[in-house]
Amino acid sequence: MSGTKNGRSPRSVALVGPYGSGKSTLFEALLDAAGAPVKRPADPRNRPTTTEIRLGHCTYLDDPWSILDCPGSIEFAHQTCSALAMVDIAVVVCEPTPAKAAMVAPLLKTLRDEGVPHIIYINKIDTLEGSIADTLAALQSYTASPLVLRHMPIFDGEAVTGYVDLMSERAYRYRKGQASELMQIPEALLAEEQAALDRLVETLADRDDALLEKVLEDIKPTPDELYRDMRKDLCAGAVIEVLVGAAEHAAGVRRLWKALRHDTPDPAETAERRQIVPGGAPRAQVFKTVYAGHTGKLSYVRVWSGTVADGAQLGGTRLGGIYRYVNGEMAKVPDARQGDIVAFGRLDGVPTGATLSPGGQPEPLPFPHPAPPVYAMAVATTDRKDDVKLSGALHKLAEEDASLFITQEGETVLHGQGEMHLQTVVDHLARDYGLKLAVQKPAIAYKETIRKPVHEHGRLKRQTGGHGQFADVKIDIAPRERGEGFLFVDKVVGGAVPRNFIPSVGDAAEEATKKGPFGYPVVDISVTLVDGGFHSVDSSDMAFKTATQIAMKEGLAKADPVLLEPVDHVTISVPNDYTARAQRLLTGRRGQILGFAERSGWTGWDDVEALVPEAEMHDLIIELRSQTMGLGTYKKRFDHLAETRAVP
Ligand SMILES: Nc1nc2c(ncn2[C@@H]2O[C@H](COP(=O)(O)OP(=O)(O)OP(=O)(O)O)[C@@H](O)[C@H]2O)c(=O)[nH]1
Ligand SMILES: [Mg+2]
Repeated sequence: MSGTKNGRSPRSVALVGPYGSGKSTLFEALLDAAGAPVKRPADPRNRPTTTEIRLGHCTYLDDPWSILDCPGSIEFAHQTCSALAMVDIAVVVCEPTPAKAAMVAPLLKTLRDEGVPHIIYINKIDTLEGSIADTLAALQSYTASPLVLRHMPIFDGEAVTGYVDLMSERAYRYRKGQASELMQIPEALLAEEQAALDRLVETLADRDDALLEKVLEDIKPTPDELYRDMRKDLCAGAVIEVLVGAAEHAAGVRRLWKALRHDTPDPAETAERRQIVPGGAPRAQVFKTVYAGHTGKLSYVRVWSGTVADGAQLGGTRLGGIYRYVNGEMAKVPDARQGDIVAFGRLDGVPTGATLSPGGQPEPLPFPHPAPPVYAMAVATTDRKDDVKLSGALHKLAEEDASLFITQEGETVLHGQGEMHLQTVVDHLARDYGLKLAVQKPAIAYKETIRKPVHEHGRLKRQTGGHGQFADVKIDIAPRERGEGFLFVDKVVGGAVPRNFIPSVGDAAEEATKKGPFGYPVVDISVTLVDGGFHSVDSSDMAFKTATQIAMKEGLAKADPVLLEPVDHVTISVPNDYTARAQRLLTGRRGQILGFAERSGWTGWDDVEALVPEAEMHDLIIELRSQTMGLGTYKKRFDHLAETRAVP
């Protein structure tokens, strides 16, 4: 453990977990317990959901800390993953209700896959019904890492009044806003306490032969031995420590601090875990970008090694300020050192995820990729004069948020992780850029084609004053196989249409496919010029174009036109309790189920594959989430165009 002038090196913790589990409440309680001023919402019971990472700094018993309060909603998961890639430890905040344990499953998988040490904090322990063992069993079914319960709640009637710390075998009574008070372990709890302690020791003994020997010889290990093993196993990602508490009542918050203080890896250990070679030039990595009013662009970074001073050359720009929270307010500081999480000012052109080093071009450190988008909305300015402003603002927003994608084909479409995600984008555009936007469902890229070959004659004969216009074309329009595209064939013999006019006929025929009888692009047809006529003076390219247009318009209408709709290949992933529901959801949306299989790498999850018309996809994610406790997700790709009678 590397000591520095301020006690230990700065360390960082991310608070993660399902939405509404109490992360923001805990964030405030942790800062509060550390004596740092903290802004609380006016009505804590009506706390707004967190939509972006909130950073806080404090010192707890001389150790400097950065705390990241992460969004719980799956729609902002990319931010949470970015935070997890930066911190020394994560605290998974969850609720004691066993039925809600599944909501933690994807997160526990990410933490295990990424090897981030983590503690589970079972919050809202005041709402526990039944036994903590049930909560633990439910959580355990979603992770392969063994859970080690450190605290047992003590009840007085219905209310939780304290806890037993299993390692020290001491009981404490909660006291609001103060350190808990030592008490006797209640008689009634002794047997249960002993069983839980035995489980704790056995789990740790699995990875410690000396401890195992003691267990076999019935020698009681000392708390210090247990503390040491817990830290080692937790840092190695081999066990998950489980604590209980009630953030809203400041219960179990100091206990959490103590566990964090003791068990959180030092920044050098985390750098090693992330395979960052020590020494060399200082390195920092951007994990969040915001454009914040008067401070301009702020890049939130973790310093992975060395010390970065204000004014350093980073990523081709001069660093314009290092900011951190001092007594609850953002303040400029001269430098940031290994383990610090701070905001860097005015790094223009430096994107989220970038690795920075003073002077040089460092090897880029890995950064999480956003999940593919699952929801889209078309936006348009209510005042056309704002169009340029909109595209500039969107460019910046996409730089802030890698999970936001923008397409501009005809209309401007935002693609993201859900309604709430895109709504925050629209709100942001209104608030910070003064852009009033109309929002609507994105248009479906319908196409059309024909089902019957036709022969058509187009003739232009106009006498206006002296010089007239004349052209005559006879064309065959025929359907082609799906995906074959447009083809123009020239079969004119004997100079019925002079060579030099033929390209104009081809061009006009292709031009006419841009808008068919239903108003959509016509695909997969061939147009063959078979015959025609001309006039030595009055014929021109223009005349042949017009004659072709006439023939195409009439011909397409007679050729049994049909609308084509895009159909996507969709893969829904759900916990297998919901597989049947996912299938019903797909068939209810004109989906054709292709099959289902186990989701690779995800125990207890299935992938359901289907072909689904794109017109049915718009709010699929909303219904899927509402039917699967927010757990279901999907990916899609364009598959084919299919004939449809559905009226767009
Ligand atoms: N009973 C009880 N309620 C709590 C406790 N901690 C938080 N809550 C309540 O749980 C609700 C959600 O709390 P938040 O702190 O906003 O939860 P969050 O995890 O930050 O939520 P998101 O940001 O939406 O992911 C609020 O109404 C809190 O008052 C607790 O210890 N006990
Ligand atoms: Mg929150």
